[in-house]
Amino acid sequence: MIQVVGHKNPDSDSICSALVATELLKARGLEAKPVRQGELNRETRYILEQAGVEQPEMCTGVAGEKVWLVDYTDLSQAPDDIAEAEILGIVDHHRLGDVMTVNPLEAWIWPVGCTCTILFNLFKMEETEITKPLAVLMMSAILSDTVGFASPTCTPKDEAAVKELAQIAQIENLDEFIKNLLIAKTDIEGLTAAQLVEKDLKAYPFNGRDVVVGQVELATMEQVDGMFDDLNADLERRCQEDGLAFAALMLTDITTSTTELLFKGEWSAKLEKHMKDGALIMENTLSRKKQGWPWLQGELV
Ligand SMILES: [Mn+2]
Repeated sequence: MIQVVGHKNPDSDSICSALVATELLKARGLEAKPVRQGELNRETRYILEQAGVEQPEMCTGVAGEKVWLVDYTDLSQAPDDIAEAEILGIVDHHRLGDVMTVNPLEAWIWPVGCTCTILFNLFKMEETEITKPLAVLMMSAILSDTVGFASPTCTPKDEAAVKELAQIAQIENLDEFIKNLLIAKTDIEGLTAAQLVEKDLKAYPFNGRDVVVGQVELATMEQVDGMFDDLNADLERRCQEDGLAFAALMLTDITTSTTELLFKGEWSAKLEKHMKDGALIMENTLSRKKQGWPWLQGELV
């Protein structure tokens, strides 16, 4: 049995990719099951409801198991016992991370907006049928990762995939579909500061130290009014408790592509020159992967 596992703190792509890649492996005659490394966020739950698909079971460890990784290649995002698993395959759209394999593997790493875009192309290459639920999963993940095509990570391959998938999924009004997805994506009602920081937090080992950068996508900055003190306190707490050199949170208004960066830790001083009126605003910044983190790496060296 192959376990298909997305990254820790799962986003919609890492859950949908695990579900979809499992079906691709099954179509090849293999035994596979999707697993998740954490609770689903609201957007992902909404997507699975739309698709009528059950969530993957929780990953309880992969030691001694065969695995496929979807949506990451970093050890820090893998199950803790990944070194004792046999990695048979990878489907990803991030920079190549630090996983190592013992044997040759099948790796599909493309610079596109979403892991599901690669999977869509694999289904086509292998002439495997894309059912309606699979089409809903894939197009939703692509629209989530590319923020409805607005992200600079979006490529023509992502748009072409959604166009075909929308037909299979029988989506008549794509704009309406995107709007509802983004409403679910930016729904943070009732979440605490700690939950917001944790929501989409990624760890980046950097210059021998640990750094974390989270991101909260918002429909308007008003959604986090009055929460800045608590958010900053939570970032500070993580630095203390986890020995981080830097902890940041990107608050991204997806309607204006404007990000306000909150940050704490001993490397904070490196960023202070960019503050204006007590805030660090990153204009035209939607993507952590393509914009936020590359910029931060340049500043934190
Ligand atoms: Mn992704």
